[in-house]
Amino acid sequence: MTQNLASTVPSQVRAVSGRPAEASTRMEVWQGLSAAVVDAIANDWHATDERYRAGRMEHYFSAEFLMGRALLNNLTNLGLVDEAQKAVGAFGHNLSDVLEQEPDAALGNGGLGRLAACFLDSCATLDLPVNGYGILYRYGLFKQLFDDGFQTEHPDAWMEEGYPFVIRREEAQRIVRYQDLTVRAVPHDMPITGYGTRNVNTLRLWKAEPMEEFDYEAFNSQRFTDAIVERERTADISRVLYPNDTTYEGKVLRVRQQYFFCSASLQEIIDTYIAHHGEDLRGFSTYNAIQLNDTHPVLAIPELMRLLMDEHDLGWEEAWAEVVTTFAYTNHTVLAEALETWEVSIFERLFPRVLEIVYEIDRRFRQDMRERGLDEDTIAYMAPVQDGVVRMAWIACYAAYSINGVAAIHTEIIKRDTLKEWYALWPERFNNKTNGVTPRRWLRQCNPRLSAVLDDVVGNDSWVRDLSVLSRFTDGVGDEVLDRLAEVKRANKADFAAWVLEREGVEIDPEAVFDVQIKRLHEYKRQLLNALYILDLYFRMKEDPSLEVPKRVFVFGAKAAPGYVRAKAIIKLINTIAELVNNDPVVSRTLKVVFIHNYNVSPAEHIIPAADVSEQISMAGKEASGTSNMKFMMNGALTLGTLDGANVEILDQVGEDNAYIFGATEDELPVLRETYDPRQAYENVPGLKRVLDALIDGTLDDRGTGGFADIRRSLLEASYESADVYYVLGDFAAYREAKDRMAADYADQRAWQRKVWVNITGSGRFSSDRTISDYAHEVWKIEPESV
Ligand code: GFP
Repeated sequence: MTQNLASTVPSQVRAVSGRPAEASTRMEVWQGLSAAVVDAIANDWHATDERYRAGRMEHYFSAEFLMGRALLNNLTNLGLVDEAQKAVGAFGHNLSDVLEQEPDAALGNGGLGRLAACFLDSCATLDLPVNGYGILYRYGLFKQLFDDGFQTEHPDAWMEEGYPFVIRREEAQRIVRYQDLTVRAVPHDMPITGYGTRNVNTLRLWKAEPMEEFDYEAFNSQRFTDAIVERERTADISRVLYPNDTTYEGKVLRVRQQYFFCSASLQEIIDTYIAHHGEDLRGFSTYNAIQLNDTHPVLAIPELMRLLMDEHDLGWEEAWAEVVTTFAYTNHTVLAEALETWEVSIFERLFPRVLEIVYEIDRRFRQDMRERGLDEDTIAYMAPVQDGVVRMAWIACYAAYSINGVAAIHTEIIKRDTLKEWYALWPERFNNKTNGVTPRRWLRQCNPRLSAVLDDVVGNDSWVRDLSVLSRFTDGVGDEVLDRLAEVKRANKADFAAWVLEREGVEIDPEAVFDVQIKRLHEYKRQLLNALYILDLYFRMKEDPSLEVPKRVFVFGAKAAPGYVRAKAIIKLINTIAELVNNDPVVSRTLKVVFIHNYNVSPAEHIIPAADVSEQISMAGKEASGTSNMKFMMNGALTLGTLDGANVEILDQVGEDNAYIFGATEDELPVLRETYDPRQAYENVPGLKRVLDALIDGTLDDRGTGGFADIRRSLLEASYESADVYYVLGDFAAYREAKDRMAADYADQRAWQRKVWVNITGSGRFSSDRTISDYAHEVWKIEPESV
């Protein structure tokens, strides 16, 4: 850092606002302070880029990067928080108010996108030569509002007012050609700072722009619409994340997007290679590894073949030799969406040459498999192209040198089930990389009070770069540390309560148990199970007013995919239950339900430090890993969960006494299913009949949409095999027991805080630094390069 913020910030603010810093708005101060941070890192950023490009690099290809806010994260990493506070304080502003001006960069949907963002933070912190590549979506994930409890979706124009952490690199643009359209891909770079290092890595996001700014002639000859149609068609490519793909045109757009960022990124990587290592591309994979974050970037495989053969003169065998040593593939879910497929006709329309290459991969695959003695049915099942569709996951499995799952149990399931045919052929390609989260954003930055305790216990802040040091302090801390933990949580809960009151208009009591479920709304994640529990508890209290129930606040945060009707009905249900509970004069003294609207990264930073209970209640076998479970653990919330995803490893770490595990396990489920009858559960499990009937007897009003009846039908009345697919009723009794017990245990604060401490100090292996070191050593084969 060459200059200090006190001298640079006022002038940056003035440059933005055109008036004295004192007279500038908070938004202008945010802009100016951010620009001052970019100014402070510019030289190191450039040096890092030059250094990395000369050696071996890993490139992280992802359709999603759920970055959240950047300013505080950068100030934290650079150790500039106090200085920034002083700098803006000098002209009458308050840093936290300024920080609140920043929109979230919501270029992702959920765990997959946030994982990519945590990974970038760890790569920078570990000085690893890794860049991210994705799309600069003009609109991030939709903004969620509630209208009478129903989710409504609104555009999220996150950078319309200017965003200093995205730098346009006009000079590094590439051309991407489709059969029906040629566009410019203009890179926009975000600096990725690390904690306690001068390295600054890069997230490169491509924006689609027309070849010619504007068709003047068309406009002048009164063809106004023609002049803008082409422009808009191009802009569509980077307009939104996950355009609706229920229509054919929607699918075409998705494939166009995927190809767009893959092609532009590969062109750049090849150019960098040539600049440093010459025209002979037969050494490409010596210097480059590419991680495919799920199947969205799998088009990079045939596209790299095309570029190497058509533009750089390699033969098929030579090009393929580079491809199969370059790509690694991460699978994130066992659900159907993990296995993207696209109609051949889409490829035909957009890029016949790429299709030709895909067919050739398919032809060679079939031949290869026949030589290995596979039967025709298996070959047809695994083939890259079959029945008129291209199967992206199979292309990835065939070409990638590494295939990984994201938690131990998930990796076992893909080996045994989802990808078993591939595992049988190439067991050595399969490996597990249990997810992690960055302790910078998810502890140091979002929970300064707990961070101060950890600094004191450890004696320094070394835990921020190496979270595993905390495990040395699990035993042997005295009661004064446990008391401080309780104080920290109380203060965080008070802050959160004030935030909730202002944002959602609901008053909550910091003395209550804060029980939280925040994640995408999906049936397998079973927000419904949680909702049914709350409704049941409400009825239990109404029935027996003398029932002793600990004070509780149930917090939800979740978006439902716009086309996912049942998920939206579940949101309405939770909001309706909230209304019932919060407006009941008696019950509301003990229970409150809050649905945080527009859940995103920055709300999570308010919620997680205040949580006591971490709801991780997916049906066993369905949640690949989960990452909020890790964030909660780090911040001293105890897990209430099934043996699913990374919960299994959390339990492993903390032991049974320090987590609340319930429900059917993944290996029990197939057996249970054979005789499972949700109707019997409905009749016999205490509480169930009452709550399920409340969905249709007028207790809860869905405004005539039929949504609640549909939820009930999905549990009870669907055809026998498809009723209650996610075993909500099957696990209800066990969930109720564990959740009741957990709330009762909370009363013994000393014992509770001891469990909390075991969780916090045991969270080291869930740092994304550990995950990234494993990828770096075992998959990417890269070494730290410090500037
Ligand atoms: C997906 C999986 C999660 C997993 C993340 C990151 O996230 O279990 O932790 O990817 O690997 F489902 P979501 O899209 O569900 O949020």
